[in-house]
This record gives sequence, C-alpha cells and structure tokens, in this order.
Amino acid sequence: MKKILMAGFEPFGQDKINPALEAVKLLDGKEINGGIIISCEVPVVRYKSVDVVVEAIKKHQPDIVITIGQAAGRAEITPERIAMNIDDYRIPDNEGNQVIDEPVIEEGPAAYFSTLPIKAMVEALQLKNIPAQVSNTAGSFVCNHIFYGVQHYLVGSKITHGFVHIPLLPEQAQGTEHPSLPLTTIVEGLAILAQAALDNKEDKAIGGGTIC
Ligand code: PCA
Repeated sequence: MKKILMAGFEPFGQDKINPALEAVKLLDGKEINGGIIISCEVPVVRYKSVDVVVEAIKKHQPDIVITIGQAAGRAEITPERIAMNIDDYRIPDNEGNQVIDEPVIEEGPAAYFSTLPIKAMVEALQLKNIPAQVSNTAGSFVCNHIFYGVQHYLVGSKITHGFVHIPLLPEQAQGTEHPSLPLTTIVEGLAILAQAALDNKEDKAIGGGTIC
C-alpha cells in the first residue's frame, strides 16, 4: 500500500483556524484505493515549515507528499504548478519573520515545478463537481516557501510532491467578500486529489492555461 503524506498549515495572521489543518486531521489514517493518507501539522514559519515536512518524510517514507494551505480569495481547490526561489512576506510569519526579496535557498534554481499530476488532479475534482483549477502562483509567503523548500529537498528522489491551496471555510469568510467551501467538500476534494496523484504516474495533457 502506498503512503500519501498530507501536510496542512496551522492558522496564521488574523485567522484562528486553517482549513488545511482541519482537513488533514480528518484525513489522517484514511484508506484510499491502493494507499493510505498520513497527515501532519506544519508551522507557518520560514525554514521550520520545511524542516517539519522533511522530518515527516524521513519518519513515514511516503510515496507522495502533498503540502496544503489556505488562500483567502480563491473559490477553487488549486494545485500549484510552480514554486519560486523568493521569500517576500507582506505579513510576518508566526515567529515574526518578515523578509523582503530573499531567496528560499541561496544558490537554488529560480523555480521548481510540481511533480504531481496537477491537470489530472483538477480533472478528477471537476468530474465530481468540486471547483478546481490549476494555479500558476503560490504567492511569495510561507506556502511558496514550503513548496520550493520541499521540492529542493526531494531533487533526485522518487517521491513526488506538490502544493495545493484551498479556499476559506464559510465561518472564516463570513462578513468578507471572500468565497468559501465547506470543510466536508474540502476533505472530499483532498481525498480525490490523493487518489488522482496515486493513479496518474504521468500527468494528462489537458488544455486550458491562462492568457493575460
Ligand atoms: N497560507 C499561507 C501560509 C499558510 C497558509 O495556509 C500562504 O498562502 O502562504
């Protein structure tokens, strides 16, 4: 049975809850077709976030790693395509680090692509009527940092990894203009993503893309 490590971020900024953490807690130990999901909690802290996931990888020896965070303002579950080698924090992380235009890894390449089948994952979600779309930017805060840092650690490894942003929960979005998704839908969506990652060694060539 394959292992899928799902790592969800703790709350940060003004938020008291992070749907990523709530969802992965509910998915811990869940069996899917040919695999089992293991979850872990990740601090919203520069460097430490990557260290925690690397420790979990060493401990559990997963086949697939999916790191997950919230994206206020997004209406869909969005597998990220690319991680860039920049930390540019508009707000401090949970230990007060606020850096401007510093690399995630000195001497690292400009960017890494997700090694998850992002198009197949989006297709699998849409087939179940769960809103989903590929995203071409994970921002420049700790989500991009962990995405880049874990990809860097996994260079040359057989373990595949990518980052997924999810919308806010209805209770977080209340009184704001932000869209939201219920926790049950997010949990169902992440299980579908894990299954799609397991079932598709190669990504599907599905058209789309964005035009500016
Ligand atoms: N979202 C933030 C960091 C943690 C999280 O859940 C981000 O998008 O960078």
